[in-house]
Amino acid sequence: MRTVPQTVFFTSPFGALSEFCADVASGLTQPGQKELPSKYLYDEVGSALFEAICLLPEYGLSRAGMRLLQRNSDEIVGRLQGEVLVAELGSGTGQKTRWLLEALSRRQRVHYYPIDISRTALTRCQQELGHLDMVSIVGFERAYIEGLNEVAGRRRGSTSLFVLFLGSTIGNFDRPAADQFLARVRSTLQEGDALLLATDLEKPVSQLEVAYDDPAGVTAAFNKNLLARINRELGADFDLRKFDHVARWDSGERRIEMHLRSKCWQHVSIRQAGLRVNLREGETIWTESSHKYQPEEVVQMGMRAGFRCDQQWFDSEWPFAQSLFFAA
Ligand code: AVJ
Repeated sequence: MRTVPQTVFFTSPFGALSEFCADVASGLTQPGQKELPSKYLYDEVGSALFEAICLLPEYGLSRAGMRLLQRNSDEIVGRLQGEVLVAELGSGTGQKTRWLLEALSRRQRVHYYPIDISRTALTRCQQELGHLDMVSIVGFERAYIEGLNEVAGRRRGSTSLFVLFLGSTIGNFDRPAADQFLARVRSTLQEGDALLLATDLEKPVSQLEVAYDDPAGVTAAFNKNLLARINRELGADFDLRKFDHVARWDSGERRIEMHLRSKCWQHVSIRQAGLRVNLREGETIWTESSHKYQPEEVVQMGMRAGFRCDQQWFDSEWPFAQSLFFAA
C-alpha cells in the first residue's frame, strides 16, 4: 500500500537574517577571541561542501554513523515499545535516518518530524525520504528545542516520542552546554520516551587533524565559505585569500577546533551590521568545535540530564557511538 505522503513545512524564518547579522556582529566585536557560531556554516554552499567532506577518505565520521544504523536499526527499533512519533534534530540529508524509518515502518505507520533551521536541509530530507511507504513527513523549520516542543504537542494517548540526534552535532557544544542541551531535550519529553544520540569518540590526534584539515582542502573551503556567506548575505568584504584554515586539537577540552587565521593586518567592513572589524596578523576567528568522547562519558552525560542508557553500539573502523537512552 502506498500512503499519500503528507509533506508540510512549517516555516518561520522571519527575522532570520537579522539574527544572523546580530550573531556575526557580536561574535566579531566581543573582547578576546573572535568567534562565529558554527550553525551558520550550513548555507546551501556550506551544506554541499559538508556533503563532500563526508565522502573524503580522511573523514570517516559520517560513514561510521551510517554503518551503525545500517547494521543495527532493527535491533534499535526493537527496543522501543508501542507506537512512536519520530522527531529528528537536524535533518541533514536524511540518508542515515532512512535505515531507522524503514525498520520502524515494518511494524507501524511512521510519522516523521525533521527539525532543522535550514530550509535546504528539510527539502533534501524530503527528497530522500518522502517516497518511503508508510512514512509521512512534517518538517519544522525551527530551532531544535522549539521544534521538539511542537512535535511533543502532537502526541496522543500512549504514543511515545523517539528523538534522533544523529549527526554527532552534540559535539559542537562545549561540555557544559551539551549537558544543558540534553536537559532541555529531556524537559520536553515524558518518562519512557527515547533518544538516540550519535557521538564521535576519541581517537589519535593525527587522525583527527587530517580529518579536519584534509589535503584536498575541502574542509578549508567549508570553513572559509562562512566568510563568503557573510559577504553574500550581509554585504561584507572579507577577502578569503587573506585567511588560512586551521584545525587544532585542544587536549584539555578534548575537542578539535576550526579557526580562520588572518594572514595579515586587515580590516573588514560588514555593511548590513554597520560594522568595521580589525584583524591582526595571526589573529583567528573561531568557527567550530567538535568534541570527542569516551563511551562511558556519553552514558554519564545522558544520566545527568535524566536519561538512562539502554545500549550503545560502536563502529569497528572509526571510533563512533550510537547510544540509546530512555527518559527516566
Ligand atoms: C556535522 C558537526 C558532525 O563536527 O565533524 C566536519 C562538522 N566540521 N568537518 C563535525 C564538520 C568540519 C561535523 N558535524
